[in-house]
Amino acid sequence: MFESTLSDDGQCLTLMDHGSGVSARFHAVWLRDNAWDEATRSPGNGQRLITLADIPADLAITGAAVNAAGLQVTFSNEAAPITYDPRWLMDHRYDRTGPASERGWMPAGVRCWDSALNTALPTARLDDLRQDEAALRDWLGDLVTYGFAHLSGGPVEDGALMKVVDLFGYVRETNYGRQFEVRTEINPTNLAYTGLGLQAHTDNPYRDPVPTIQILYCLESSAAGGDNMVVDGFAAARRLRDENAAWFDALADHCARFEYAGDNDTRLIARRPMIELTPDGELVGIRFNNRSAAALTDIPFEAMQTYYDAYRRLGEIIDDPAMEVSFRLAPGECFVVDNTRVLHARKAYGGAGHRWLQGCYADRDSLLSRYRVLSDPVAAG
Ligand code: NM2
Ligand code: OGA
Ligand code: ZN
Repeated sequence: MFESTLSDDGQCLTLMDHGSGVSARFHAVWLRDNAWDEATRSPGNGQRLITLADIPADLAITGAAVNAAGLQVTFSNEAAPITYDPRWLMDHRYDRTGPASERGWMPAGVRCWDSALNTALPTARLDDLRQDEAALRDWLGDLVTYGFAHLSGGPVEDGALMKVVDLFGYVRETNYGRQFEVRTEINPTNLAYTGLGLQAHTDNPYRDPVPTIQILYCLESSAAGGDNMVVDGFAAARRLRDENAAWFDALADHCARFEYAGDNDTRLIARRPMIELTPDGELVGIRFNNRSAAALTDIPFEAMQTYYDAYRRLGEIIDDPAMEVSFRLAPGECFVVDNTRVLHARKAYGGAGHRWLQGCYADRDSLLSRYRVLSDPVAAG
């Protein structure tokens, strides 16, 4: 049972849900902007047909009542009332009380992890995901929750990683190509193309926008070494925050610089914080890569020592074995990371035998879109 009341000036409608005891206020302009009638939203694709200029600035609500059809609201500039679904309004209410969110909050469904996840590695078999939409939904769900997932049972052939991209989206092509070969090269344009170990890092922090998904797919692993590790950058940033809030703020409130100029045709530069927050404090990105960190020039002299102390501590946390999940890729196996959150590393390799991975980037927005459609096909349709 819903009930509505109006403020005297018609600027505010309060909706009360007697079933749950929840009530929420809505502004006149917000209600008019969020009407779902056929003149406001195209019935076929749901896109808005009007602009804010179609809504008078001095709009008021002149009448409101709940009946069997829903909530009927009459506005000062239109004779006919507009009908709202009160449940939709309650699901989209913005009139909240309670403490402000902590700096570095994460959306529901995102879960931080550490080395304990070694015993519950999020993994699946490629064929299962290609045949079974529920299995694909669950595996994409692991990527949403943990920011990484492992995959086995794929073919051992050139380009096999494209079958992984096809599960959820599209390749993001860069100067490294549509796909790149990660193996030891004679004149490497990038330290990834050597047998050196690589500290846990996010890829391409020197790019704007940064690639949001990375796939690394194994074709050969007969050389000794080369194990992979992944670390939850959100868990690392929040651990830093809980140890020393000023250090977390230093990395969130100043821009670092990243640069790559490994071949004569490329000079990529980005100026972004290592810990990225939205204006309301949501943790949305980690950039961490010792190989491509450029000279820091955007931190005031007075703040630089604190910044380096914070940067050092974040690196120690990232290198802490208690934070890492590790595995060794066999041919036909791969892992996928959300490159805005999860760092990846590899141990040095060499000696007899070969190690060959193929990699590519893709976009996280289409992965999330695919996950939502598989999770709730009716709402998305
Ligand atoms: N590769 C593998 O971001 C980086 O520079 C890491 C990227 C060369 C595409 C390596
Ligand atoms: C990379 C990288 C890790 C590996 O190519 O970006 O980090 O396992 N490679 O070779
Ligand atoms: Zn990398």
